Amino acid sequence: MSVKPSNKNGDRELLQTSELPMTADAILSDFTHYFGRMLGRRTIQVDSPFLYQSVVYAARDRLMERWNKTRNTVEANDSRRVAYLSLEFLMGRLLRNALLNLGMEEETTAALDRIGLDLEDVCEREKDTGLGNGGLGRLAACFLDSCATLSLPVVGYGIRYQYGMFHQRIENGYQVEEADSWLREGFPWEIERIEYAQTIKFGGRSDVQIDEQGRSRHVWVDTNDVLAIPYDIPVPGFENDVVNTLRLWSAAARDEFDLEEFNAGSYADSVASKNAAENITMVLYPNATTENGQELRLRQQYFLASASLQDTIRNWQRRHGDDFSEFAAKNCFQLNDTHPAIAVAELMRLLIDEHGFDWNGAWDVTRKTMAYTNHTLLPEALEMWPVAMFRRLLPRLLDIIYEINAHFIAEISQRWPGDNDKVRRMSLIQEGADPMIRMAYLAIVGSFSINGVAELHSRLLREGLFRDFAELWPDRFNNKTNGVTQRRWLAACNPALANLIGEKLGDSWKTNLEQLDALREFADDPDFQARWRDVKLANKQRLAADIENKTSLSVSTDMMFDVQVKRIHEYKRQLLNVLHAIHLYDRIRRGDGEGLAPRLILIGGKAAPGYVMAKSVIKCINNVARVINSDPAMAGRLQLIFYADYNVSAMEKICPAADLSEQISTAGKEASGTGNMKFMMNGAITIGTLDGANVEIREAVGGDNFFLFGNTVEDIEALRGSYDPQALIDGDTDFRRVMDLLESGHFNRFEPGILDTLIQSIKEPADPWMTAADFRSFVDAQEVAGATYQDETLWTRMSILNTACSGRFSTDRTMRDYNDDIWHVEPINQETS
Ligand code: 9L2
Repeated sequence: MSVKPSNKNGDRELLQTSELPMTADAILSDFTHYFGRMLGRRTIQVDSPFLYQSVVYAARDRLMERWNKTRNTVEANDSRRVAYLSLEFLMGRLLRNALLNLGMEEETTAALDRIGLDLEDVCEREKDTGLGNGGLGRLAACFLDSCATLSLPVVGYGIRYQYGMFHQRIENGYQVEEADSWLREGFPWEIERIEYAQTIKFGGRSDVQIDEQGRSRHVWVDTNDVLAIPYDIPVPGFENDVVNTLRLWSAAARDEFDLEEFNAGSYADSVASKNAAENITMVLYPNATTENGQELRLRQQYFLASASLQDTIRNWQRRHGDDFSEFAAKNCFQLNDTHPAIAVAELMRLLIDEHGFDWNGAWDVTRKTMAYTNHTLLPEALEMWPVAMFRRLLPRLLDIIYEINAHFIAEISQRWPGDNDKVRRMSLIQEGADPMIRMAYLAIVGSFSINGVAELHSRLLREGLFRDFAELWPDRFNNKTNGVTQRRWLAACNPALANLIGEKLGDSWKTNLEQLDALREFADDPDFQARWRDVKLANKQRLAADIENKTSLSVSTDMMFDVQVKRIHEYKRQLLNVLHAIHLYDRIRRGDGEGLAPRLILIGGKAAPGYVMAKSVIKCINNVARVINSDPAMAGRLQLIFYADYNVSAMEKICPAADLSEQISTAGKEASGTGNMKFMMNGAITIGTLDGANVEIREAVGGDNFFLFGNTVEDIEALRGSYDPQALIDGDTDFRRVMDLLESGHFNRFEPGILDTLIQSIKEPADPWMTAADFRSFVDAQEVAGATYQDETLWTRMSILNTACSGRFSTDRTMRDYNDDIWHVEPINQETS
């Protein structure tokens, strides 16, 4: 151990002696130390959380050295860096990934083996870090993995919710929500950094004061302040010794409690402000793409934006004092949707009110550092906040937004003189009885880059939702197609397939996924095909065991595993999937099921607690499932199962086992999808519409290896107005029979009426999701899929080709694209420091 001499701030650094060995001996010795000495435990019970925690500490020690090195290198080089601001990071489990990236999986397995423990069991003990709703939050997590692997200096900023995404139970077919108390047994990955706590202001009023130089200054006074305390989680790159940081903020009261109130006898009042403060980061909003407008959500958004920007500025001043001349050149803030868009106004406030900038100087910095990613076209998901709420909660920020808007409207009026309609359309404020702030417009006006998440989505943004802005600033609009990290979504979750691929191609695909292209050569090799099928079968057995364990239904691996897992939403059309299940049921019942491929239709996903239609869909799936699964005529031919509590670690078991991937949203509604990529990578074949990244998946793998169906965006557009679902039902015997079964109460014998609203939605001419419009082509495509499945050789070929062509869908590629076009940061070079 030694101490490094002081830097210019007078800090001295405690240096570690040498790197910890990666041997089984050393790992076991550290494990024993943590289990016995630090946690004070003696008995080894397979189910104990302390075994898992001790393994984490042993791994974390090894991360810590690398973590410091990365931090020091970035600091020493004063590198340009990115802050990824996101209200959600859906990290899942961290242990397996950390061991894989550190290259210590084998030695850890050996160490645990010596005391009779299986690493697999220990990993299964880890609770998911479920700080996100779905695709948007998981994307942020995959981005962090890829940035660390590419050695890009990117820090994730998020919120340390005490309760993450709720757990789902099914009771009598209905969803029941349970709190996710993921921190209850402690979270051994995080490091609290109380020394970097920040103060966040709320309420009060905005005032103007005259300073000593006689200049007028804005001040925000009489505020209720809350502390933001950061907790850091290490984000290791793959075998490159880089460890980046995910910094999550937790809210705390500035004054623990009011002793005066307490002494006066009022316990409740004495802790009221503590509770109010801590409420901010208590729970994740469980709404993916549906809307809220709740004050607490705005508090969360401002809390994250302000804490993260202040942290960046603190860090800047430590290195540069009050010289901000290079700040814009060295910092970039990527906004994950509009959730943190208030950062545009907050950066203006900090620079002007607290760091002496004038308006133009601050605007210049803001417009050079902010970049915005849009993740949805659904109007109900476009965030708008009531001006009145802003005035009450963030009065100084409202001033700033009004001023940004005044400057912006002046710019439009100059470009299009007299076009008042355009001004009204583009204004950051939607006028009316209850004026609203359009957060997407604030993000666009304040950013130098605006991107969508798939080619089609980005085009629809430019041509539709943001057309006026794209006309004004065409160069700011761009596309960055999503991806997933192949370290988690192939290497870690499907080791058998990873090994088989490794035998043929080596391991370079783990950091260069395009290498998988070379698998195409083996697509028709009978030997390779047989082994490919063996792997799929083993994965199906693993999932079947998991399902049997959860549902006590037995599952045959002879069946085609036809899978749809994702949040329940009308636009994703789980209902269409159910209609197909009923159609198959009807055919088999009628004796028209000869030659059909045996199928397990697996559907999983959570409904937002307040989303009534989504909850009915879950009930409907479960009711139909009960009828199908209890009919002896269906045995071995058709099964429908609802997979409860779908989450990241469930997907790690599901995607390696899937044969068919359901990506059946109404065209134009799914911005990208990322589950579609995980399935493809693991050799599932997609049945899908031309929506989101499905379009690019189909392009990559070729139309022959994709089951396409459904109306296109243009078809859907053209249909509106003349759409007549009743005519479609009446003109199609199969459809008619399915609807008759539903309407006759066949699936809700003792629960009259409960499916009426759902059934009505299908028949509704104004149905925005146009489920009936795609019924026929969906059933036809499913028929082709089923027949193809029975041609083992053809199916296996298609499966191999899907994996082989999934190279584009790595977040390594996505992150390179962001860096080449938006961020422009240099990779961290740890060797030279
Ligand atoms: O870009 C990541 C994903 C896309 O793949 C999905 O198509 O983002 C999802 C898209 N539906 C998304 N968009 C908006 C949100 N999620 C979201 C999440 C939480 C709250 C509000 C909106």
